[in-house]
Amino acid sequence: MTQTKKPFHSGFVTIVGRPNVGKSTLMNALVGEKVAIVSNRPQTTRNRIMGVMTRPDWQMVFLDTPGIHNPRTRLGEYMMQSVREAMDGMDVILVLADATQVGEHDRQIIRDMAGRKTPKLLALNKIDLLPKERLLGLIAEFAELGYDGIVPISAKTGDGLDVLTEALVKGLPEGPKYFPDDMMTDQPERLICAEMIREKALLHLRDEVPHGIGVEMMAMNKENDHFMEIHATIYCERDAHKGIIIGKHGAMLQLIGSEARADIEQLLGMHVNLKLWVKVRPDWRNRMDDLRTLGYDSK
Ligand SMILES: Nc1nc2c(ncn2[C@@H]2O[C@H](COP(=O)(O)OP(=O)(O)OP(=O)(O)O)[C@@H](O)[C@H]2O)c(=O)[nH]1
Ligand SMILES: [Mg+2]
Repeated sequence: MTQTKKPFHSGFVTIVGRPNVGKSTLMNALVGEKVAIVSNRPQTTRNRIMGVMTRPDWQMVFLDTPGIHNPRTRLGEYMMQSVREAMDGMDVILVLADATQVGEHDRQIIRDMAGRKTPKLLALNKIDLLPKERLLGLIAEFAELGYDGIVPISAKTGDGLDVLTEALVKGLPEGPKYFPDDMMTDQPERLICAEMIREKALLHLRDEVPHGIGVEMMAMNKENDHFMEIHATIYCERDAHKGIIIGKHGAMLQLIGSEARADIEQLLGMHVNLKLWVKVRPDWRNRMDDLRTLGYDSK
């Protein structure tokens, strides 16, 4: 007796929404590994970041994107271009909103995306912080827009992610396995390490300092199988910011460095000596050469 093999399904899912709604947290939760950095500062994600979720019958390739905003710098323009490019030829668009604070800009994005022909889902995130009645009101508000599903979730607690995954899988066409089972992201290690340093800086710095931070990996020298020496430079935009990043007697830089080192050691599976420098690059977010150095250029 011949058994017909179940066809494999696969496709690309772009996650879009305002800054800080939880796009990167959601992608990490679905992929099951931290492939994108997360922070409570808006505009944390600056590039399109790929995360792959593979099961026996299907594979979903997520593209996490920078939060949609009106750019005021060349970096911001690059970020918005990354969002546009990540929407090209998608199989499914996943629009994400923070259910605790749906504002006019969210509504505009939700309406704009509703007009696209691509299959689309709307996920209302952060329901761990929201009373049920308000959630029902939101679902009713967007019910008529033509989404293929509206799914309440908490990327943080995992609530609703199984329902969301099921709905996403329904939108996948038959297709090949694009990436091997154990591949979670296409980012090179040096980029992930730079992002981990930036994440710790975002975590500990305040006000306008985080927005002006960029991290350049200068060197990753593997001394042997168990030890790597890493040199990285943190860019900032002003002398005053440099002082804040270094901190009193170097305390802030040490804190950022030791937390980043712990994450990097886990990622690389070896001991790391992380050396950080801080450099002032006035207005680097508007300078093409600096943007290119930090990897924020159109390929
Ligand atoms: N309570 C709660 N917090 C969440 C949830 N999902 C994300 N967050 C928090 O929201 C903040 C922003 O999360 P990110 O994943 O960085 O958001 P993002 O949409 O990727 O932001 P950008 O990259 O700036 O566009 C972080 O502090 C997360 O911990 C959730 O389901 N519940
Ligand atoms: Mg993000």
